[in-house]
This record gives sequence, C-alpha cells and structure tokens, in this order.
Amino acid sequence: MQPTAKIWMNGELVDWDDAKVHVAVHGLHYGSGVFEGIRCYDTPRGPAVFRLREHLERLHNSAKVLYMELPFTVDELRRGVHDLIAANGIPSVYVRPIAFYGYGELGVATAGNPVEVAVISFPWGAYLGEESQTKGITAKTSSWERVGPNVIPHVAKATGIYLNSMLATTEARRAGYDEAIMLSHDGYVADGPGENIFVVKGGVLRTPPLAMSILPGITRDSIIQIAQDLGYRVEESLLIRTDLYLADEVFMVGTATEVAPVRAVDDREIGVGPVTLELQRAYADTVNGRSERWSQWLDVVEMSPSAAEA
Ligand code: PPE
Repeated sequence: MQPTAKIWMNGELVDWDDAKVHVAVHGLHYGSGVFEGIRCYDTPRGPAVFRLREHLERLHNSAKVLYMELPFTVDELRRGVHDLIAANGIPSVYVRPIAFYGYGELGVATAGNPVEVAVISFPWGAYLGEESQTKGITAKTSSWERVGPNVIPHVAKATGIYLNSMLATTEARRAGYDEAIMLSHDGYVADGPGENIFVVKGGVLRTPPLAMSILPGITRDSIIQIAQDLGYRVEESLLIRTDLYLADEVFMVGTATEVAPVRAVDDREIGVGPVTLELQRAYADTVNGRSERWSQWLDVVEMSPSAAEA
C-alpha cells in the first residue's frame, strides 16, 4: 500500500509510521473488530466522500452486534475522516476506518478492553485490476460456505468474518480465477469475498436478499436505486449457481470493486453485457461528480489551505 502522511487514531492525527498497536491487542488474537471501506473521489466540487454517513452508521451497527461501544459518534468520525483527507491532501483515496478491542486482558471474553478507533486513507486503484472494469473477471464458486446468520452475522462488517473471505479468494486465485463466489450453507448464492453480486436476465436485475446474511452493501443499495431510476426492475430473490451460468449478465459491486462485470462463472462464458456497462457508467459518473442526478450521495471535503498548496 502507498503510505500517506497521517492516520487518524483515537481522535488525533498521528504520523503514518506512529499508528501502532501492541501485539497483545484483543482484536489481533480474536478478530474482534469492525471496519469500513469508503472511497473519496476527486470531483469538480472538490474531494467528495461517497455516502460517508451511511458507511459510518454501518460501522456503528457493526459495533453494536459485537457488543462494542464506539467512543466516537458518527458526526465525530465524519469530522475525523474530513480532517484526515484534508491533512493528507490527496483527493482520490480509499478510506478505511477500523475499531477493535484493544490491549488489556487476553482471553476471548472482552474484559474491559478499551475500544481503539483508527482511520487510514491511501490511494487504492481497481480492486480486481484495471482490466476488470472493461473485460470483466472470471469467478469460481467457492468450496467454502459463507458464514451464516447464526455463525457470524454478516450485517456486521467484522474483521473476523474476513477469514472466510480470505479462504475463498485465495482458493479462487490459486485455481486461476479472479474472484470467488460464495454460497450459503443451503446452496444459495450469497456474495463475493468483498463484493455483492447481481445477475441480469431478460432485462431484470436480481440480487440475493439481505436475509441471506450478506453485508448490506452501500454500492448494492446505490446500484438498486440507480437501476430503478433508469427504469429497470430489480428483484431481491434467492439465486442458485445455475442462475449465474444461465444469466445474460453477472456483475459484482462494492466500494473497492465499484462495478465489475463477471464474464465467466465456473468456466461457463457469460460475457460482458450492456446493462452492466450502463450501470457501471452511471455509478462512475455519480461517484466522480459528473452526474447531478444522485449528487446527494457526495459529501464534499473542505481541503485545508496548507493541504491545497502541497
Ligand atoms: N460484501 C462483502 C463481503 C464486502 O466485503 C463488501 C465490501 C461488500 C459486499 C460491498 O459493500 P459496500 O462496499 O458497502 O458496497 N468490501 C470492501 C473491501 C474488502 C477488502 O478489504 O478487501 C470494500 O469494497 O471496501
């Protein structure tokens, strides 16, 4: 990753190299943390964070599921994100807030461990490679099941859940595919290791419902709204793997990924289709501030005079 000047840590901006924790922190041993992935874009109105408040509200919801009390409100965290972006002076960045149980007692139970909160911001290009956006990616159904609602609820974007994602993505990459597709314990399509998934069939969009215990993706929600505004019907419905094989189009969405066409699933060619490309363009225009239509989702950052000069 490309370091930037500052990291926001527990309410203060510290130098990148000084944002450290002890090896005995609870979050490192047990994956007891929650995080967010947010993008800030260089728009004509200045750097703008896409749906920042919704991301920070989701962070609070994630914490609640883990019995964790965040010591900062959504407004305080929003201020922190703005301050960090202004201090680092780079308009186009990925923003990664993380909160975790810190140093104190070891042992699974959290016995008064303090909750540490940090926000990192750094430039991050296309999640699945530059070509993914135009040529599409190949995906493989994972042999690893998605964690279920009574295993670890994925309404929480909890760090520990991502071991499940890491196994799936590593398996897929080692087998020569770009990304994994994860199924629930009873065989329904859930999501990607770091993306939500859509299929297009007969001009209708279908995506797994939130009751699949998938992450309530903010890009998923944005794409549903954009697609409906563009006149498409969107159904939240159960999908099985053959729905992917026989779809007209399949695509994955997420903050890091944005909108990536899936051109093949389990070696069945699907190709890159026009609906995916239309939504990809609408999403790119929205986040980059080129379209007024959904501009209410942009949270413009005031760059400090010193950062603007740098
Ligand atoms: N599902 C999962 C499992 C997931 O991790 C993400 C985000 C999404 C769906 C899409 O959610 P949203 O970003 O709100 O649209 N994955 C993050 C990257 C994971 C990683 O660090 O790697 C992201 O896109 O920021």
